[in-house]
Amino acid sequence: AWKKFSAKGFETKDEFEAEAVRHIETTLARSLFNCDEFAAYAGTALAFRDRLVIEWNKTQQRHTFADQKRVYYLSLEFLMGRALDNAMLNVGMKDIAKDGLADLGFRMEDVIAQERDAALGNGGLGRLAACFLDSLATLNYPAWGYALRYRYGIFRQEIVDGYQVEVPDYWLDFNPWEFPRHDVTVDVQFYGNVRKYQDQSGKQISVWENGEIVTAVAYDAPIPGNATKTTNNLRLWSSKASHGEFDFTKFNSGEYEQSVADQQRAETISAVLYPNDSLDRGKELRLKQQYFWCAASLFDIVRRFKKSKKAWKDFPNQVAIQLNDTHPTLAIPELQRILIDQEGLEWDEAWAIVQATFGYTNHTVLPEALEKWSVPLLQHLLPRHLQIIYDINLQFLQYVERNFPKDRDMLGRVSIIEESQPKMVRMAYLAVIGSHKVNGVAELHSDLIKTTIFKDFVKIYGPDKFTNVTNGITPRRWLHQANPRLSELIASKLGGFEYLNDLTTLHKLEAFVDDKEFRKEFQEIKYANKVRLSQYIKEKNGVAVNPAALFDIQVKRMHEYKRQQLNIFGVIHRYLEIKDMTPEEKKKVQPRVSIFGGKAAPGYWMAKTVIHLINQVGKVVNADKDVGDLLKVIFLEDYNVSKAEIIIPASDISEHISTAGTEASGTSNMKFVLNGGLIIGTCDGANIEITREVGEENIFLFGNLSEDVEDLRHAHYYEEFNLDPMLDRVFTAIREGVFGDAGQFSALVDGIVDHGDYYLVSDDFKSYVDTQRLIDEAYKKQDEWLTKTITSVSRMGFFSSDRCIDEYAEMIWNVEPVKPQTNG
Ligand code: 26W
Repeated sequence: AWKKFSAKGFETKDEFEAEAVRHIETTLARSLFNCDEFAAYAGTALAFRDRLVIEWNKTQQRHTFADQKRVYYLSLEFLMGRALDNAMLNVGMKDIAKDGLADLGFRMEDVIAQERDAALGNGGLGRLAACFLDSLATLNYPAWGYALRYRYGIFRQEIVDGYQVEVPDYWLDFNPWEFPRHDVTVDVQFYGNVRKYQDQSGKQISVWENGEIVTAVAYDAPIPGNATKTTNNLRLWSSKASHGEFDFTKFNSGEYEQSVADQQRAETISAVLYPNDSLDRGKELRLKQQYFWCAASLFDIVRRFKKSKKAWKDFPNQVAIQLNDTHPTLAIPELQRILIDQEGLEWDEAWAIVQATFGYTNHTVLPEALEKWSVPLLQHLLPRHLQIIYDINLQFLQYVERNFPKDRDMLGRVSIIEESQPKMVRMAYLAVIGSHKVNGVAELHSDLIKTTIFKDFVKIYGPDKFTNVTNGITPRRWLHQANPRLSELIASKLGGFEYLNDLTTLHKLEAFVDDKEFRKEFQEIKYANKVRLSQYIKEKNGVAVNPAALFDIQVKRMHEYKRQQLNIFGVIHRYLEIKDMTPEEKKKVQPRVSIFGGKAAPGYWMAKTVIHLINQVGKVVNADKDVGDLLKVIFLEDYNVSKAEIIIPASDISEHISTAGTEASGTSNMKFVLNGGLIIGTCDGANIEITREVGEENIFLFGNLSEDVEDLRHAHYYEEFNLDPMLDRVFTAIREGVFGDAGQFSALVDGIVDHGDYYLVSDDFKSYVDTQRLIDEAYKKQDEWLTKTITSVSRMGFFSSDRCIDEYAEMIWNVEPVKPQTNG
């Protein structure tokens, strides 16, 4: 079932070797005498790539021929990680390659590790998009992803003297997975002016002219499905100077430097991924990226549609476009512009098509993350789009006025234009108005958006426009690839690997929860994964940790709302307790390794301070002879997808402890439980649905609920503040300089004590510490713990991104799979 090909290519280890060696010697022009691990990787990747592209081409032909509705997933971020292991899984014949590589003197693991992550994303939103591509292909949906081909992905994080240092991630030196399409280009216009006139029939015509042109060049990457021949496409746009921009007259007249500078300016558009994952900074270059990408993608989609010679009213029957957050919202006025200015449709006819085409997914309610663009900037960069946005707004407000004549404030509240100085365009409102469905990413989050940021829109459009699609993860990468031994153990009980493509069947595993042999193996696998992570920690951090200790892991972007500070304050509290203990008392302590990882946005000073504190605490605690193995504190540098694949399978407990109501969903929470770890978490995001699935007895929930957050914040300002004595003690230690220069951390402490504790760390601290105590006790009862973990794994079937994609397909896109004839 796993073998995708019966036609040409390699079938045996010798054939594989021949193919890999041919690529090393010819494609790379390298001699076998200096074949290192990197060359072995390149040869292997190219050998598998050859087989991928055949099915890729066939799939595209099949989808064109089938003439069904396609899905276009517009996301500024795709956090793909490495591709080789996934390609081998989906092509099949990894074992053959493994034997072949062994012949050549290489270990498969080392070869896989040569590949650089494709890190074209920040965090959850980008990784979700990557999981969605995997599920779309696996479920045979005709779907394309569209994004930018950043020359630099998310920065590499180095920790120097306990501080984060950002290093550029130039990842394109060798990328066998992309195919430049120099013949697929789109000219994108910026700036300029709008000329209006009336044609003979008296119709208003708008012409956007005198702009600057930048050319978008397509780079395609194959996205293979699992256990199917379907291989979809991810199209990344790269910017380059158009022939007009790279001015040959300048070039010839000796203004060589100027012409090169123009060229570089064009290339800057797709140069770098913005490393902010929650703060909208309103930079012009970011807006240029967004429009460049939207315009190129829509031109491409419209070009493909026009080849079918169908009527425009059929457009929404052929095309579904999903907006991954508001970043691609300009696609809405762009499609309207194409339809009315270029294709000559009437406004209403065009607008009906636009609304029927788009769906919008919201990923955050944090006010500072909601995108707004200033009217003057839009006027300057995209004058025609601004006019169209104003027209959309006018029509919308007239509709609201007709339907809610009594609610006078409503118009100001829901207007796309915020009447500030300068005026701002609220992108989320534009996205809601221009789409037929709006969804949140977990139940609580989807409820919250309906009662907070989009409350008025629920009144205006009715509740049915708003829906929930709880996030999911691909079990192929996050179980089978990251944890092959566990995947195999499960397959041995469930009768094969088919469960990876129907994760709901995992529930059958629960029948083995009392099976002695199974339990032993399950436990051994967790231990082996912890040994592997311990070795990694030893190698990278130079700290020896005991793999038998409780591994407590929090890995995610550094952000105040995610509350890594709550975690490290809890660690400090634990440290101070241990310091007070007699040797007898120490014997009863459950040893623990507290592991952190995550990047801070380069300009996010508070998040960087937390990283520094964690490293300082680690320095002190890990060297303290009084503590020994009872507590170790580790910060893992440069958390990314490929490191997550090592870290996640090694957890006993993972932390998902955001202030209630702030984490839209979280997706690593799902990955940790699927890999046999338990959660300490707040009642937030998908934690709530994970609890429903695995049972309350199998998760450690703590803290205040989202409905109480407002009152608690209010109380910090208007009532007397009593700091929890345990947290007070932690702050005292920090102030006394136990972890280095106290001045470094004063803002962190003051934010809680003097400035309203916006994220309610003090309100949840006691509940957090108490729950960590329960965890210590629970972990000592290894047998019960094991039962909890096995039970939880078997109840995680709901969280496959396959379920999630089927829900989008049915509720939002109205698309059907296109099945390849055979899956021999
Ligand atoms: C404008 C700057 C900016 C950039 C990125 C604002 C917001 C974002 C993203 C929406 C941040 C993000 O990654 N959100 C995460 O999306 C995941 C997938 O739905 C959720 O699981 C996380 O809870 C959410 O924080």
